[in-house]
Amino acid sequence: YRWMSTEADKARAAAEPQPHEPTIFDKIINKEIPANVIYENDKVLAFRDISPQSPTHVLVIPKVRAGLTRLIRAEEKHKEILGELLYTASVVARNENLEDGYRVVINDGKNGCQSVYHLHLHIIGGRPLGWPPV
Ligand code: IU
Repeated sequence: YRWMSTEADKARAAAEPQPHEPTIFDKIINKEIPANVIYENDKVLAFRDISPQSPTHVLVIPKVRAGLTRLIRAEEKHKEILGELLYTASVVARNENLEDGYRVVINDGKNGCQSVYHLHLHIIGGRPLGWPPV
């Protein structure tokens, strides 16, 4: 139905919030809303996406966002957490048996179809993926 807006349309229409505005992911971190958590340490949380785009679809987020809404907003002080996030992607890929391949995605901003302004990595796998991502 051409009048129905897609998730991508909604993401593109959303305004970028202020750096410290809470998002739905803060509620997941604070256990105010449930999530299927598969990995956690003091710095990061990994949980299954509520709307999976593949057999494995995991989100990895920093527990302390420190104003990091988008990758393009990263500062020197975020270098350590950026490393933690990518390393966690590697741990998750191993735990999820993604040896055959997978993809790590950051949707950044309006044109990148970002809908939640708390930096997160998508780990997508469990099936052959196409290229390019549209
Ligand atoms: P995006 O890159 O900002 O578009 O990704 C946000 C993701 O968060 C998207 O894949 C949603 O399905 C997912 N998600 C979720 O897992 N749980 C939620 O409560 C909400 C979104 I809201």
